[in-house]
Amino acid sequence: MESDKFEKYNPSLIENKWTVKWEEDGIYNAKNNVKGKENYFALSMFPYPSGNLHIGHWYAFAPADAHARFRRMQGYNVMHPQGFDSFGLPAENAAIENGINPSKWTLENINNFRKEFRSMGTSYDWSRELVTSDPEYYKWNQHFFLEFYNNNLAYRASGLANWCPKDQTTLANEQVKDGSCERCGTEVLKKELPQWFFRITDYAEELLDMGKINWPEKIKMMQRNWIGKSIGVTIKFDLDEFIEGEFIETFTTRIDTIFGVTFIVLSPEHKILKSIIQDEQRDSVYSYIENAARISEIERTSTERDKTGVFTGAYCINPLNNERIPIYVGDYVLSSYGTGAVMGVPAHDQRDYIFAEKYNLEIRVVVKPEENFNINEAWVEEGNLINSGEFSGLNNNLAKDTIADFIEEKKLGTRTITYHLRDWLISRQRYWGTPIPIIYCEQCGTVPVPFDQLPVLLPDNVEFNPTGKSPLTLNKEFLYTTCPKCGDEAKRETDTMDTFVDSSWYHFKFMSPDSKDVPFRSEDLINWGPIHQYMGGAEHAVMHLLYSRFFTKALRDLNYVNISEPYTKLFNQGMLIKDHKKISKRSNPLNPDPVIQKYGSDTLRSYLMFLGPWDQGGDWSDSGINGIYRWLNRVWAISISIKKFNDVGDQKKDETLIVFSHKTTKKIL
Ligand code: ANZ
Ligand code: ZN
Repeated sequence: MESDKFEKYNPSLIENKWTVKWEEDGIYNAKNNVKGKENYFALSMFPYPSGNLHIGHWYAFAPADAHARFRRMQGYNVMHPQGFDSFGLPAENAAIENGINPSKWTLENINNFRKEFRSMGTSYDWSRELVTSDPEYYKWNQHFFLEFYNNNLAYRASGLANWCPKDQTTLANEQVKDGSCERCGTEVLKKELPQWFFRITDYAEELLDMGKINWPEKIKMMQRNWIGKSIGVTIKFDLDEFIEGEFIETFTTRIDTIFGVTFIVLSPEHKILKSIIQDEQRDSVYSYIENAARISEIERTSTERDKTGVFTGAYCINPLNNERIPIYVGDYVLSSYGTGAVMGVPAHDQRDYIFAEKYNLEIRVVVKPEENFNINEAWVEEGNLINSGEFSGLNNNLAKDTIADFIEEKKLGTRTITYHLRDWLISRQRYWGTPIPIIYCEQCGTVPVPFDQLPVLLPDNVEFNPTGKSPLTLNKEFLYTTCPKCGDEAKRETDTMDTFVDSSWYHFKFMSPDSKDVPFRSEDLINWGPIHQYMGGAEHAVMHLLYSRFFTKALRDLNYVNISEPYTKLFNQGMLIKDHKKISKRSNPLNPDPVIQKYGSDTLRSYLMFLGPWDQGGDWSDSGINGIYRWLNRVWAISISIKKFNDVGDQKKDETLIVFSHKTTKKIL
């Protein structure tokens, strides 16, 4: 008999029944408008489909789903969609290792994920599902790329890429392990190669304005630091021995210390370097430059690392006191920041202090905090200027403006705002990504693929085994095409896009899943945007979350969307710990499958939510989950006994219960 079957709490029976029914009835498919209900868009960061849903996925997705359900119960018209961020490196590596086509590998994983999401009991609107490796999706990446290109937001320039000299190929940062090629173990070099960039720096100032978003303070702080706004002065130093048209500019946030400059350091990549080296120093400078190319930017700027450099033999002149200053090359100076050159003030900058001690350079105090001041490390706090000509005696902070005025008046330099944020390098010399829709023609140069020829399809038949070239260059059918302008034979761009492009605007596509001729319909955006609650890991603080904000602003300026921020509210789940260690797929795994088999999804979901505040994570314990299971058994037993009771038909008891349950619900809401 049906009722006997349900007498005892039997999770798999109940859960299977209901997940099938929800789907058949489509009850979680969000309608654009429901009379009398406010729309609410709850979004979880979509997953990369690799292998199986592990416990970390559960901790990200199940409580987020509970939030969506909670909002529904509060009376909102909720959209809670899901999709797959399916381009990327692991698929390509699987292709190399096991000879499986990346698209096959990816689709199998997606099927697996879909099944597992169902067993998790999520209330996703599957009618809006998107898969970023689907041409119907990535053609819009190409569309936006072209819009960016036409509006000077996408450009091609030389950039430093990781280069494996053995495989003769560029590598993504993820493929460089401890400075060596992941595939062959050869030491990785830096190589200048033409690359595509998005002009995110155009939006640096606007991205700093986070007044309209309700995000964790920590993430906002990380974005602010990442953008890294610095206010300072760019000052010009003439060379001691005149070379036509050549001089050195440095960017400093401490123009008050200009009289304390005792050396200049150029980055090893600085343009002027090769023309100023003196014969005697030539060999040592060249070998220093070569070595520096092997070291990553992160290492170069690490505070723990020794500050090294070599003298170039050349000098320049301090424009404020006409002193002759030696020019060094040093790898703690980055070519990508400011002007790629630093005025060395050892008395007031710790890096410069270490450098000066090492190479026996003068350490001249120009900011003095007190009468009997003795220097034994850089003094970086306030004080009064000394040894600073007409500015001596001023408080150093006040002197910043006075000296900047003087410098601008005499045309020795200019006030400058600099950002640490770099333009976004989006080209990857990889296969499994969106082809960049550009054609190179000998006559016409760089020609964008016309909009009506999109998508540029990613071909299926490619050679994956490392041959020294990016896979698409080996596919002749893909590579050779005709120029859209003159009709002559031309070549396609073979780089693909960084997969962070795909995830920068997917939230908009959920709002308008079936629009075919335009990326999204404006009425859908007005209906649903911006996302009310975004949920996911804090590890995306400065990549995905910044790129998404940039994309939204760029699409606003191109009239595709009517909002400036994609995610009104952001919530970062905490970390799950087991035996005092982070649970991770590799080092401390925890497979959810046996747990679900034994206890069911509801127990696991409830357990994860009772672990502690969601943003603080918690400690996994096997006995804890048992407790939740017993609790759900009791809930079940009570509901069965009530049902029996009611079947007998005591009208009065029944009403008492309804009143009681309504009161309880009211308290919770
Ligand atoms: C002289 C000076 C004196 C500096 C002093 C600091 C203290 P933020 O705040 O990060 O903008 N700098 C400039 N360009 C650089 C580059 N390409 N690579 C490495 N360092 C660079 O830092 C600005 C300061 O970082 C600048 O101000 C410069 O050193 C250094 F007592 O100039 B300062
Ligand atoms: Zn042409």
